[in-house]
Amino acid sequence: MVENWEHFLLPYQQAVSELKVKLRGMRTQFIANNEESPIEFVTGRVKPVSSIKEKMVRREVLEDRIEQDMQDIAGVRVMCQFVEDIYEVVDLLRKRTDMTIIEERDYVENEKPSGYRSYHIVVEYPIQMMQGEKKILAEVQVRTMEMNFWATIEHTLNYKFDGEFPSVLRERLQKASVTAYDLDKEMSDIRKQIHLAQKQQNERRDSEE
Ligand code: 0O2
Ligand code: 0O2
Repeated sequence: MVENWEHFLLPYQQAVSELKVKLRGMRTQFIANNEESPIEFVTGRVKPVSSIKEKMVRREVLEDRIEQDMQDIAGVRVMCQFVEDIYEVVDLLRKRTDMTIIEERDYVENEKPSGYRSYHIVVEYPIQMMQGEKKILAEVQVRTMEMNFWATIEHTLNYKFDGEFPSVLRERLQKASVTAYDLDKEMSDIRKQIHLAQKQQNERRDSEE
């Protein structure tokens, strides 16, 4: 039994705070090196107690199994400019020695039936408590800003709807996610063409000198 939720959630709060600092630090380092950062911005939250309780019922999680079976009590989100950046961030996370990847779910390539896209990574992250080290599970969601735009609005619309969501509207939301992904692909292609155009211009300039 969780007798004091505030107390129970303290290590999760610490994990979210530390992970946000570390991921934001990665962006700072790219910028300091004059490199394009695959990380645009980072947010995070501890799941509200009401959502934890709702998920316990929905996923049949026993209260004494929450720590092991609920992977997203600590949640961090990494927003990227381009789809390719998502995989760069995933690679960077795989190389880190301060967290261990437990699970990866690629909903970018394999979108959910709703149209949801994101790359989910579950990490085991050690925090230092007064009583010693405690390993916390945290979920890192890596997505483009278009994917975030869609997921945020879809979440609000679904959340606000009381009852079964009409299938026509579900289909329209799913189509809107295809449009968002098309925009992602277009932006990636424009970036590729800009890099190519820049390279050709530099080569021309070099040969003229
Ligand atoms: P809601 O409205 O219920 O969604 P900072 O001061 O920038 O360090 P701050 O102000 O604590 O940080 O907030 P941050 O990190 O910018 O973002 C918090 C909000 O981002 C949350 O709002 C969530 O909407 C969203 N969010 C960020 N990461 C996650 C995640 O991993 N999972 C989920 N589900 N949501 C996330 P609230 O406060 O929860 O309110
Ligand atoms: P929150 O805090 O409100 O975002 P489950 O949690 O049971 O749905 P699972 O397998 O435990 O599924 O985890 P999964 O599917 O890898 O990740 C679940 C989280 O991904 C959700 O958290 C959302 O943040 C996000 N997500 C998944 N599908 C959708 C979707 O169709 N639309 C939107 N907007 N977000 C989605 P929660 O638990 O809903 O909590």
